[in-house]
Order: sequence, then C-alpha cells, then structure tokens
Amino acid sequence: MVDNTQLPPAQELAISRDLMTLSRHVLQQVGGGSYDAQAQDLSALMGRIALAGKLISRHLSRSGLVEDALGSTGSVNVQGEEVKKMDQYANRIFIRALEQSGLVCRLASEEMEKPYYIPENCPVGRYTLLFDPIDGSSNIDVNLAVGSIFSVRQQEGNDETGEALDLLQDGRKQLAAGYILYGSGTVLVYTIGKGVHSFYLDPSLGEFILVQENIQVPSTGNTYSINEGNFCSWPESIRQYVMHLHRTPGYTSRYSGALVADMHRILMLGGVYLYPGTESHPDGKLRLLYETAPMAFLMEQAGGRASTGTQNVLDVIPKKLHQRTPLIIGSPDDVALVESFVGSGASAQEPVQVSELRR
Ligand code: AHM
Ligand code: MG
Repeated sequence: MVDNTQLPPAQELAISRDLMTLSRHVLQQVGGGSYDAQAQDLSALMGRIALAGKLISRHLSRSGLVEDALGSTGSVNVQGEEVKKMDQYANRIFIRALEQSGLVCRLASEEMEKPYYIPENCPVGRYTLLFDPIDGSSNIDVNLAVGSIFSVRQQEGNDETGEALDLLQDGRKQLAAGYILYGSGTVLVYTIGKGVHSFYLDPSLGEFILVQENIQVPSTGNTYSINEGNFCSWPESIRQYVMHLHRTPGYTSRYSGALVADMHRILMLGGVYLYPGTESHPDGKLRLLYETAPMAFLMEQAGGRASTGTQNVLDVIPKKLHQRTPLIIGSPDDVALVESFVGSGASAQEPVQVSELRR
C-alpha cells in the first residue's frame, strides 16, 4: 500500500523548514514543550519585531516611488545627526508594533532623546525594547543596504523618575538581541542566548522562514571593515594594525556604511569590523545600548568576540542612555589580533612585530 501522506525526504524537509515560523522557533529554543511565561513573552515580542521589520522592508522596497521615504526631515536627533524620513518612519513603526504587543512598557532608540513609555502596558509589560530603527541611514537615499538593530531587556523597578536608570547596566542583562538586514533580501538574525539563527523574509508568504540555525562565525577571516577615511584621526595602534593588514597578503577591505550589513558579512564569512575612537569622538560613533551591545551579544553567541580594544563590550556599564563605545567585532582570532595592537601601545616609531600574531 502506498503512503500518500508522505513526500520524498527532501520535500518533507523543505516543508518543515517553511513551517518553522520565528515565534515557534523562539518557543522551541526555550523549552521542549513546557514554555514558561518569559519564553511566551519573548516569542510574542519577536513576532512584533518581525512585523516591524516587514513593514520597514516593504516601505524601503518602494522608497523611490513614494513621497515619504527618501531624503531628510530637516531636523537633527539627540546625537546631532540629520534625521532621514526613513529614520522617523521606522522609529514610529517600532513604537506602534510594540505598543500593540502589550508586553513592552518602555522603548528607547537612537531617534528619541528619552525613553518612550507606554503606561497602559506597564502593569504587565515588564520589558524594554532598545533599538536603532535604521542603521546606516546614509545608504537610504542611494538604495544600498540598511538595517535595524534590537535588544530586549527586563525592566527593573518602577522607574517612577522616568530616567531609566536600570538600563545603565552591562550587556549581559540582555534577554534577546538581533538585527534585520534590508539587503538584496530581508534577513532577520537573532539570539535569546541559545545560539544565533537566521530567517529570510519570503515576500510571497509575508513570513520569515528559518534558513540557518546555530550560526558559528569562522575563527578568522580575510575581511576587515573600517572607514579608512578616518585614518589620520584614529589612535596610532589602529593605524598600525591597518598598515599591518595592508602589508600582509590575503586581506581584503569591505565597508558598506551600515554596521548591520558589514556585521552580517563577517558573521557569515569571518573577519573583523572596527569603529574605533577618533580624535573628535574618542568613544567612536556607535551607541552601546542599541548598537554595540546587541551586536556583541549576538557575536559571542556565534562564537565570536566584541571588544572596545581594552574591554569586552558586554562588560561596559553605560553612564547614560546614548553612550558610545568603540567597537571591534568579529572572528575571535581577528579581534584578538586588533587587541594585541591596542595593548602593545603601538606607535609609528615602534612598529609591532606581528609575524607571530598572524596565523
Ligand atoms: P546610523 O545609525 O546613524 O546610521 O550610524 C551608524 C552607522 C553604522 O551603520 C556604520 O557602520 C557607521 O555609522 C558609518 O559611519 P561612518 O560614515 O562614519 O563610517
Ligand atoms: Mg545606527
């Protein structure tokens, strides 16, 4: 008798993959059937973050065709940076999508000076979402890759002052983190502290479909990503490191102007991304709570590392909401190599002997 309920193994596998939605995946990560309340919450939160990602992806895909997607709003944000229309739109999308989750009491983003409270959610919603709605904003108007970065933390205390002091804690307090890359396809990569997993948006289904579980970054890679236009204002140790790469055959430079895109390349292929301090910005450009800490959490979960040069990014305790940190992130051996230059106090007069550092 022929079993008409079964398909060939390859097709069965493809169907299982297509049926693995993001929310279900989060639940499965946590708990073999007995899902606790936090697992349910994180699953629901990831569902809302994914919804925000889908809406932003849709808007970006039509950006040249609609009035309100390209160009600047004419205002500057709390960082003193030009606000693009897409920054404003994506920020609002995240707020609205999470407002409706009922789970998030507070949101904080690159585009908002102070945390945004949703009082009606606060009695039950004990989570804070930190996010960068559009990372790599300068790419929007020229149709290049951009991303969104997110981080979920438990809200501690009642925060009656509205100062969000409980957010001023290290990156190990994150419950979930990830990014959405709006590139040639839209991909969502996340961790809840149980490995790193990627989902691609299938536009025909309107669903994120699992493509890779337990991603591991290669221990080393030949790509380095840094804005070399800042060469003269970097610390000498970073200049020495980059000059070492220039002199060593096999390295290649890739820099897209969007951390999410560069980070994704490095996660998949290995290498290192750097945004060091500069003369005018000794802590670099990237913000800890919603850019470098979530990326650090994710990279560590993939077997990689994230450093300021002297400290693990996940150990940095911010003094303020929009604090910046230098970032050196990627393959563990490559991050260690950069740190060896920083630690050696390399100067132009005393070039570092690097032969033993490069495998
Ligand atoms: P943004 O979130 O305001 O776009 O800033 C973050 C971006 C990163 O994505 C990118 O790697 C970096 O800033 C690029 O900055 P620069 O143009 O100074 O190289
Ligand atoms: Mg950003």
